[in-house]
Amino acid sequence: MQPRLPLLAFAVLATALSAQAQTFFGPTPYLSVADSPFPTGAPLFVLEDFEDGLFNSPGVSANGGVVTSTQFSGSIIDSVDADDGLIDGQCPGGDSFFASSVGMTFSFSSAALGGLPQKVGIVWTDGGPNATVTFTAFDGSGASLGSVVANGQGDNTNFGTTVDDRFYGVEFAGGIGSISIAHNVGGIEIDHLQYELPCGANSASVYCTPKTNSLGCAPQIAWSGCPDANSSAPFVITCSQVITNKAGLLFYGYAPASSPFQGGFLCVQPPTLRTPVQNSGGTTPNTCAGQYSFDMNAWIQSGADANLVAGATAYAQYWMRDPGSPSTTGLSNALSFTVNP
Ligand SMILES: [Ca+2]
Ligand SMILES: [Ca+2]
Ligand SMILES: [Ca+2]
Ligand SMILES: [Ca+2]
Repeated sequence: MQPRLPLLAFAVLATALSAQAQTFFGPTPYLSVADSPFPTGAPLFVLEDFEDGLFNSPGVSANGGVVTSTQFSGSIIDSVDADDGLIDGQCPGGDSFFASSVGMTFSFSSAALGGLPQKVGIVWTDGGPNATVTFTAFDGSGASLGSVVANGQGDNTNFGTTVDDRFYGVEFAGGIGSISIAHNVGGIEIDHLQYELPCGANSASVYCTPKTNSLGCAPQIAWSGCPDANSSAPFVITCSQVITNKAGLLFYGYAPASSPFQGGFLCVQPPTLRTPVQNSGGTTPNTCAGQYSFDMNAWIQSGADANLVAGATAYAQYWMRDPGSPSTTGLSNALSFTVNP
């Protein structure tokens, strides 16, 4: 039998890596979204530029502050330069977010987003003269991931100039619970709050029908993580309710099916591709305590399948040995997923 130790070792390693993986960005000049270090055009990326007069991006809230146009108007508003359609050193027609206190915190809702973002950025656009700006990020438990401190910020005017606008950001594979941006003088104005949505519940979905095995169990497919062509975090497709110590494998293709097959259903339309054979393990023979597990992100990123790239939607199902079945084989239900860039 193949013990599942290699997978366990990988899981521990991934945890250790993510605990050290935060990267901070900034302060860097920022006149338009093109100045962000993040993939702001990606389908799961959210940019709140306040140009609709509302702070209404999903799953995030502030501990204070207002959309600037609700209290001020005209050239005193300090939006990101390009938001009025012209990069010209000012943005009289734009909008931003303002707090009269010296700092503000933006918190992300794991419940609303189906997880926490791994990339978050914000642009400081105005404050008092010669400000010291502190940007801090926190994980989902509220523990600090560290800070960036910048001295001598600001250009000594509150009239919408953009030469002093600066981006601050953080990337953390373990998920970012909140960020704070603060300074030591005057009210604080920010713009272009940006973050990448986690995959959440929409990243994959289960479909089709498992074949009840010779012990009366229905092998169940499930997943954790996010299908992603670049993320270092795993996207694990599992199958439980499997007979112990039996060979099995995950196979997949690019269209769904629901055709009678080996006494159950074939849920993937041929042609299909096979991943390596696994053993279901387990300590008690002839029970349904076995399970399979496969890191599909490692497979995607290995380049094993030239078609399984960002944007591709795949359909996957487990097949396994079941000597007590007339066909001597078993089948799980199936999982569809789309690979994120
Ligand atoms: Ca704006
Ligand atoms: Ca908005
Ligand atoms: Ca402008
Ligand atoms: Ca400014």
